[in-house]
Amino acid sequence: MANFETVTVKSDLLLVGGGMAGCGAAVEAAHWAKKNNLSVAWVDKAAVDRSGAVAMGLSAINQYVGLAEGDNTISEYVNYVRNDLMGVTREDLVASIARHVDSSVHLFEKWGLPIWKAEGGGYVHEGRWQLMINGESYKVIVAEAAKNALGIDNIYERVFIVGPMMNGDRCIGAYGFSVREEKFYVFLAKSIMLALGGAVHVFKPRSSGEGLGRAWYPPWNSGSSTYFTLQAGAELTCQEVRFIPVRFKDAYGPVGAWFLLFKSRATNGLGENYMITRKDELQNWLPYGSVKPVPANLRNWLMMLDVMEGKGPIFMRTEEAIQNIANEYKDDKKAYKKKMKELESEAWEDFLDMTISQAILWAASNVAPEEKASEIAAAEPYFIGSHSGASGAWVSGPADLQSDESNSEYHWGYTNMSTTKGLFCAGDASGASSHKFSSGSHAEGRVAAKAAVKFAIDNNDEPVADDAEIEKLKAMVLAPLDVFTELSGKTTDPHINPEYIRPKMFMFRLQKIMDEYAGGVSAQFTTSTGLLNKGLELLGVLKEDAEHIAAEDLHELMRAWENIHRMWQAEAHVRTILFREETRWPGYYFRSDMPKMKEDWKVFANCKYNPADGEWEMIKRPIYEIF
Ligand code: SFD
Ligand code: AMP
Repeated sequence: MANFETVTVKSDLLLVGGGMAGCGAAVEAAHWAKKNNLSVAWVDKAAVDRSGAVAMGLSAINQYVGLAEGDNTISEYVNYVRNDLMGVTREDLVASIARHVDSSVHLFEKWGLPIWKAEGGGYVHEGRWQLMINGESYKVIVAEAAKNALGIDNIYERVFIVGPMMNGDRCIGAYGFSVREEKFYVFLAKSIMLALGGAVHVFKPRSSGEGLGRAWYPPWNSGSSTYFTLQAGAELTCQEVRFIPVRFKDAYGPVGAWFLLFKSRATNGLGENYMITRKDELQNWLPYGSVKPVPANLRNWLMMLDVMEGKGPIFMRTEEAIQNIANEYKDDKKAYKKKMKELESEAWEDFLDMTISQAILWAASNVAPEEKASEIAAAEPYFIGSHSGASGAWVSGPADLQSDESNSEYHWGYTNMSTTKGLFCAGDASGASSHKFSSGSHAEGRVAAKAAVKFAIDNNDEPVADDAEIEKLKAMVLAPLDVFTELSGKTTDPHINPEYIRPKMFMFRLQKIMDEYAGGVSAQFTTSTGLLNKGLELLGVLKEDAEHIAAEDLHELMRAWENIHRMWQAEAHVRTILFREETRWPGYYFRSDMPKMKEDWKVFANCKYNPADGEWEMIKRPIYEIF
């Protein structure tokens, strides 16, 4: 067996994940821990300066409510999210984030993030809820504040977390391994705040060949939040609510700035605007078909109908949008020229701030956005609780945001605690509270960490781990290395060996299953009971083969576990789509045998895995309108 040192780290509070939610948690935890004389440990598989979804930067902050400015109210934000998710949202959680998010944004600005300012003062809005930023160093700035608050000695970078340490029904820590040194890690704590992001590459991406692996959301978000919470026996919600973003084709540049700031249209190959020509289709999805803005999945759906009828390509009309804005200056030649230059540089910066490859693709394919339209397309599905999807753990909401009805269902103790004692979740890891984005994830991390500190104070018994259990987990985690050492000599090429499967091939198999059976790109996002059942059968075979994954080195060991995590995300997804007997989010997925939305399915579809007997439980939970 691989002979790794076992390192045990004990603290009062453990923060797992150093993305946006993790950074928010670190700042808040540092404050409350100091006050209460508690210790905090923080772990991430990467270096938090450039880890997670914001690693490359962002060009907008997508959630800013503007409470102090009197721009909007919390209930207006809740209303927006409820409508965008076709009625399926936890209003208490959305409100909990909405009331704190502005203060996270103000902190970002204080720490040095440049937010665009309007000439007359105030922030420049991309849309009603979105602010424009110069965000190429967004993550570095936010991480620096978190690191300073917590102190470098309490931070464990480049440690991949595999799963939870449990003591009965209470989560008491996490286990994993260093991706640089031969060390197996056991973290033990009184409470745990989990924020390991969403899941990418569960489905086959559109990108292939020379662009293989390119995705909108980061490939290193690999379903670890889902695996961790499932193995901790926590209830998950909205595992069917995947997100399909429409993005600039092939390099996945975001569209928000074009639609909202530049007020661009998208048109099909015939020059038609599907939002107008397909307007009647919205009547089939009432009441959400009539709200403004049209929900993201319905916007997708109208576009997909054009694509399915062969009316592509779909173009973002960048040249038209830029011209329309510049035309306002056409009577003054100098001002017009200046405006054109400004618009051009804003267009490039939008991508250079967060999706650099899109700018590279523009350069490589001779695109000048002021002259030529660019193709957009629906991307492959992602699991992301923080954007316009909703998957994540089912967590307790704050006591003061409950109605009489919701109190018994949505509130069971500490805010943001999952149904597993001592395990808190935020960001992509917590579900049914969509549209939190980077800023809301940070704010939710703060809320969750504050509650987790309180839990550690109220439940301050020392976490004790069983040595035999640690040895068992260590053997399981390192097994892929043993498989490789033992069996790679059996063939002349270690990549071709009937005794094992390497992580990359494992991932390809998973992606093919999900693409063809669970409604990926090549199936036009359509699936059915028959397809899902067959997919589940094939996932079962894949799960058997997961015991034969081989890893040549530490890096590949990480890849092995990332793909096992993805596989569990896939299973939760397929089971939950099967459970929900309707189509509620056309444009995200279409259930061909149940093509309509049904009133009796206006509920949350939750699931839970029981690690003791390997059984899944599917649960319906009611939706309460609180605002
Ligand atoms: O334009 C392990 N996002 C946007 N948010 C905005 O506010 N504005 C935008 O402009 C946004 N857009 C956007 C966005 C993301 C991306 C990639 C693009 C464009 C191209 C979304 C936000 O980024 C997102 O909502 C938050 O970052 C979510 O925060 P969080 O904390 O839930 O996830 P994370 O930041 O990815 O961090 C996860 C961390 O976990 C680590 N990790 N560590 C140890 N062991 C494991 N097994 C681990 N697995 C993961 C990661 O390293 C990371 O640190 S736009 O498209 O709308
Ligand atoms: P995106 O770049 O698609 O991630 O979008 C950024 C933000 O703009 C998110 O808050 C989206 O919900 C919003 N958004 C994008 N496109 C539209 C649109 N056509 N109408 C309304 N909101 C949009």
